[in-house]
Amino acid sequence: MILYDLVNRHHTHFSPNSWRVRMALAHKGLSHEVRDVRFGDIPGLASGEDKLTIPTIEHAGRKITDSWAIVQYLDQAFPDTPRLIAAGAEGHVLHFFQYWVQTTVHSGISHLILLDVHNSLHPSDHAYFRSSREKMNRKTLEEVQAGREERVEAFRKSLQPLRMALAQGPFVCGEQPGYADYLAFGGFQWARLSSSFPLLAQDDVLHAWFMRCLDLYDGLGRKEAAAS
Ligand SMILES: N[C@@H](CCC(=O)N[C@@H](CS)C(=O)NCC(=O)O)C(=O)O
Repeated sequence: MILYDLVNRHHTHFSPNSWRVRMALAHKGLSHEVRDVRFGDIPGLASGEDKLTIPTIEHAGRKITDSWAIVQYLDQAFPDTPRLIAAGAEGHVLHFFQYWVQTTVHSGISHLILLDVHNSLHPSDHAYFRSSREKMNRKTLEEVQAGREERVEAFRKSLQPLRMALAQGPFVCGEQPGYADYLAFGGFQWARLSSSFPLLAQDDVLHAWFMRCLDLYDGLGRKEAAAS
């Protein structure tokens, strides 16, 4: 199994969507080899018409892209490992949670650290990242990140559903971590690896949960050095 993953100028694997898959692979105990790519390498990974994004895995001669499709594939291809996405309504609700992570967590984080993410990338990725992200945001990266000290409190408030979930147990999924934890973890790990901006207050229950997630699987998440 090969995992194609993005690296920045410090050779750190920072992609939020890849961290979902990295944690899923660890949860299932599946070994894999990591192939490092930069944004500029992504178009070259595709053979044929299909556009690939990161994460992409290669297994049994097939490339599978999109974190949700990858985890569904892992559940099917390795039925003896713990399942992460249930069939039926439970799986649909988990997918809804992914949409919430994408729209509230990832988008909120990107409005606070996007220029830092750019600055942490390899210089060969700077022009592409700046032009694609400025087009998406209709603002310069500097404008996206401006005034973050005043805006961070609103972001922290938007995370209230996560705090409420964590009132039920140490993980979003209860006593043990599950895919909902990995979905949310990916966003905060992206921020930890790309920016030194303090996203969460030290006394926030989310901070304690994030530390617990970093400890999982022999400190897998912690092995990647935080941005300084
Ligand atoms: N829905 C996809 C999103 C993947 C995605 O957008 N990945 C980013 C990196 S984190 C990417 O490959 N971007 C390519 C680009 O911006 O050109 C997933 O969950 O895997």
